[in-house]
Amino acid sequence: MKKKTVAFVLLACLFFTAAFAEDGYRLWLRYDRIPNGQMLAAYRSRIGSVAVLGQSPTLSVAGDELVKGLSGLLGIRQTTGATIGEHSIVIGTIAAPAIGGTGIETRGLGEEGFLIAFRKIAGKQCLIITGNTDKGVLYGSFYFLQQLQQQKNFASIPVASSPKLQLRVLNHWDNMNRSVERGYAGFSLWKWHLLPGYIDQRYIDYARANASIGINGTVVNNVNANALMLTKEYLVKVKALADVFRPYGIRLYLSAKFSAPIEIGRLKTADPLDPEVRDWWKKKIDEIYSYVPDFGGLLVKANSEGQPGPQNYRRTHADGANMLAEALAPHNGIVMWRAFVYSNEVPVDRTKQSYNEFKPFDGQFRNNVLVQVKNGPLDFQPREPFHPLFGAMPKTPLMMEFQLTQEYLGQGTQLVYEAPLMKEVLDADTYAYGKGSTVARVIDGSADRHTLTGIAGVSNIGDDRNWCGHPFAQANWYAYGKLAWDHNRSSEQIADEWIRMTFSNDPSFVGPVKQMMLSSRETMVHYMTPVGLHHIMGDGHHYGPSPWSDKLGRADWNPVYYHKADSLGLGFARNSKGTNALEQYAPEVRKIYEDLSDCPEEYLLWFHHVGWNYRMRSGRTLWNELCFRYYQGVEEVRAMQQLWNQTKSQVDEERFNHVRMLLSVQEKEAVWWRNACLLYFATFSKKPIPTDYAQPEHTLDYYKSLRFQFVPGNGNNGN
Ligand code: GCW
Repeated sequence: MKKKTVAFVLLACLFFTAAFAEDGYRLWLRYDRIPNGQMLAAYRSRIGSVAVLGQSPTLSVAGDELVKGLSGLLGIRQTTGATIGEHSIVIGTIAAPAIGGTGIETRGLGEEGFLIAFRKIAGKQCLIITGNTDKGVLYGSFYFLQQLQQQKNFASIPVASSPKLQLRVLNHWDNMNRSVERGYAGFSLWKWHLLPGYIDQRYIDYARANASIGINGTVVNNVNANALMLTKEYLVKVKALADVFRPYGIRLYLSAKFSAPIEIGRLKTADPLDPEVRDWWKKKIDEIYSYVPDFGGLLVKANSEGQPGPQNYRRTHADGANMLAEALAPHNGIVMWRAFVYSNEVPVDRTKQSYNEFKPFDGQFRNNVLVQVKNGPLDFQPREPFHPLFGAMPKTPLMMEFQLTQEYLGQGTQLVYEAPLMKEVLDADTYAYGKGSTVARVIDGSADRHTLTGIAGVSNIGDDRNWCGHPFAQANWYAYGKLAWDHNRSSEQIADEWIRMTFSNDPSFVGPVKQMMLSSRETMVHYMTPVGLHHIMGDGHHYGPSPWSDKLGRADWNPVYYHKADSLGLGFARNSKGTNALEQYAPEVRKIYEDLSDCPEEYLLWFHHVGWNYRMRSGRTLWNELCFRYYQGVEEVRAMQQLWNQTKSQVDEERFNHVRMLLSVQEKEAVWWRNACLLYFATFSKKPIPTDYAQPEHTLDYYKSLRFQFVPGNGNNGN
């Protein structure tokens, strides 16, 4: 070949690879051609043009998505129009005469539900995707595409579905300088400095992805809020984002700084009972609605970790929340008031404080306030019991807060599928209204008859090309949306569909990878915090193990506060012999954990201080069990590596290698966690790591000496 030709071929190859590189940007919305010829033929024979009945921005994005999806998946050139032909996919609300006229029934579907069914319209066999509103139609369109992506036949049609929770919201802890608190996927998506002029394609794809899993709200700024977000300069930008999200059924919310009346309103106080302050908020909120007429409302972190709040003025959480709620009510806005509070001055077990502060106010919040409660009473640990407020505030709608970003779950480097964690909490029985009053039934309102319901997920999304940093972290975004829609679905079903759409439908890939995902959370618990240990991570940045930390500004930030290791044993007694945190739960729940001998072992050191020689159910002593679990965790990561290596021929090179390399980092981090924790706890147990285990390659002093200066996701942001 001539030199020129070689160069051309090389260039062409480069272009080809670049154009088809699978970098994860498309998430689970890949729409590649269905490789199964039979399936493809079957679909093609039953799917014709897309007919959109009615006009609205939401209907038009639904139509466009179908066209995009069908041309990719089936390779049929599509355009949207209003003409109905044989095998048309007909989308529109029930109000469209052609759809309503088929006698199809949507009454039970509510505002967001959808129905997909085959019907004849004017003698033509059609597939109808409908609902009571455009949003329902949009959700149905995505659902239908997902069925094709998973190569499902049409046996499940007709299908109807509506969400169990009303507000399905992402919380971005994104700062205005684009750093992300506890974000491990690069910078914030929001390019504030370029808004409103420049609309990044990412905003649109973000909205599509959310709509595809039913997420209908987003709080775009950090709960550690900057008051500037509420100034006109930024509201103009906020409006631009809200305009992008609207057609996708997503409402925009903001985090509000409680001291904003002082900081940007030049008032002397932010006292919620001060008439001037109340008036300021009323006007501010009216102003927000003048930019964003469907603004969702405000999220507030008050009197928590240094954030200002009503208590600065000797007022209560209810005073603070109600002031904002009153100003939002005329616009149908809501307040999401966080219950994540704890105080160093109160000498009470930190896990009891949120309940102590909020329970007395049950019944005192206005009806457009939701109290947003983290899944557990501490702080998004690898495993926590459910938060005792669930079931304890029957007169207040409680909103669940999960953390999708993996602050305590291996951050950006570890493969941890979070659906099992979320399900464990949602399925936990509070017994508050008798047996079967699960946390899920508390938040969906069925247990205590609330009509305003919601759930929040702290986002794991950033500007990394693949959105979430770790290719498998996308699954947590996906699973969150799917569980928010229907908490009855299983972790396994959700993993199954995510794998099929994100990677491959090949059963020899789906099966093993699904198993790896399903066990990944327990694996992390094993090598990080087995048997109920918690909060033993690095100071500040929370990266890696640091069970020895005892010098942080407040007692309850220090790992030693939580594990209470001493010469006798390990663990935090929270039963009636200890802090009695258990008293905050229903008697049936207390009974499960109160006695050391029946306490489920995964919560043992959460609720009990246990002797080193205590006999575990395995027959091992506590010390030997700890060693066993930590070593088991590392072995399980190694098994994940082996499993993944076997998928090489089934995954594109880019994502295969990305996951392979991250699993290798995870293995090193797991070994680090294991060695550091066991060497440290051995100084109390005075027992060796059994000799049949490979011994740590470094000393405890070495692990203690490790310092990490610029770990991602760590404060220093200026908000
Ligand atoms: O988990 C802790 C985090 C803080 C976070 C806080 C909260 C936004 O370490 O970074 O601040 O919780 O939830 O308010």
